[in-house]
Amino acid sequence: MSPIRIDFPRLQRDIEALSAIGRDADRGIHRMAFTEGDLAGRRWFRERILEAGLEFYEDGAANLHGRLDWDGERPSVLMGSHLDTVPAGGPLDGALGVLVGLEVLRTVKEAGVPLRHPLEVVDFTDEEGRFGGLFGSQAVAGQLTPAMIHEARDLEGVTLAEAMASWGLDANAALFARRPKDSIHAYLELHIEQGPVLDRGDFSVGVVEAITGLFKWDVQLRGQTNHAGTTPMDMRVDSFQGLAEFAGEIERILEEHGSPHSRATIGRVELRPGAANTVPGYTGFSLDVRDTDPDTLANLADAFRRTLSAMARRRQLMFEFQVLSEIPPQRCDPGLVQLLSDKAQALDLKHLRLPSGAAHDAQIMATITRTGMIFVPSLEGRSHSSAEWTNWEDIERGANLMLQAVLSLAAD
Ligand code: HGY
Ligand code: MN
Ligand code: MN
Ligand code: MN
Repeated sequence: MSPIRIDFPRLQRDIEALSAIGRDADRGIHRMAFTEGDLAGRRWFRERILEAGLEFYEDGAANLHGRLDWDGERPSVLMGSHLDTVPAGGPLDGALGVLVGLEVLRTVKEAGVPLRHPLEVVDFTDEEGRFGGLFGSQAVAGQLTPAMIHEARDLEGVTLAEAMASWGLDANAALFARRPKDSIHAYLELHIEQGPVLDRGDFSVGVVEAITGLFKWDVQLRGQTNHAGTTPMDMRVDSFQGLAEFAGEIERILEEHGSPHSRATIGRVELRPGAANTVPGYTGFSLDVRDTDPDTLANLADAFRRTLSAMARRRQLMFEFQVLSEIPPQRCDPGLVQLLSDKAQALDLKHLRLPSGAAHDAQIMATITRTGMIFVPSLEGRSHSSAEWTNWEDIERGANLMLQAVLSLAAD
């Protein structure tokens, strides 16, 4: 066990400085991919890399890397996460993992530790899904298709290619950002749990064993726009009533086809024309469904599709849906789970092995290299909100656990 420790006050300053970037009057943080906030956060991160005397590298998917002892020959130990946020997001989701990675590189550099493997930290582009999600890590893993670049649109109808072009970037270059598998020795991601398990159990850190899979749909129901006063209830083709009936079925579907790890969320609804005195002819909504088992996920997709279709037929509604994202569940590398657990033990940290209910770049990186994740507790399990926070002591513990694991892997 190395006696080296991170420079915690420096990490604290970074967390405080970054969380001011993109913060809005609503106290939430707005750094959605390729918005002003995201670009400001990227600029700030690039300055920290250069200030630390690390090598800066940006790939075709606009993933930003800091590198230590990089020679393009030896496979590197890569730490990563994402600086982009959901709208009105919190200060730690993604950002903490990137800043801890940066702090580990600075600490190792200052300690002059001889490395058999170079170290890298990466900020992955559009993890949160302004354009679908996990874009940067999918580029590195060679999973991107031209459709994901030229067809995926945000809520305003802007494509990823257009958003990147507005910042002088050619999205097609992302198709060539694939990393050779043998260029990475291992990938580690530190992330907030975004759930209540560690906080409730008073654990300092979590070691992730499996990461949930998901599918995300954009669904449109089309009925008949009509007058709210003159149209009798039995003569309506009310698209919102279709959504209301469908939403009422979610618990039954999870009960019949899901598992204790299943989750289903309707996070966004749009009614048109959106007037109080008009029966909505159009209802658009998002459906986000998750489970850690691939077969369960497939069964849930089937059940949701059948329920939607039966409801639409009964109500004479037209329905369409587009798959915005489909990410398989992944297990973390057992060897890295053991390494992280052993190091947590050696640091005398109260730790727990657990699954992740959130999706992460780590599950994409697991398709090309050994992958492990460290969780730190989320107070009251809150995330994707300005209430998102983790006690400073647990941030320091998680960061030192990352440092110990990286020192071990870099000496392999
Ligand atoms: O949606 C997720 O699970 C992640 O926060 N992007
Ligand atoms: Mn995240
Ligand atoms: Mn998130
Ligand atoms: Mn992540």
